[in-house]
Amino acid sequence: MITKTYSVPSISCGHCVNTIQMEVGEMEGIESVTANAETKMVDVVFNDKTNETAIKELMAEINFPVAA
Ligand SMILES: [Cu+2]
Repeated sequence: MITKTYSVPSISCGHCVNTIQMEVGEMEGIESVTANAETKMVDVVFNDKTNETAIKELMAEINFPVAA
């Protein structure tokens, strides 16, 4: 398993947190997703059924792009 922490500046409230956790949490290969509205960071734990590129693509699709 791999753990990554991403900076997502567009997180502004609890709804954003819920959206990210729900949408990313539904991806194959995702073990857990924890978003934080105060730090605007997202911790993702995933296995080899997905990868960082796929996770970042989904985040961009749902309007929460990962900061470069
Ligand atoms: Cu929000």
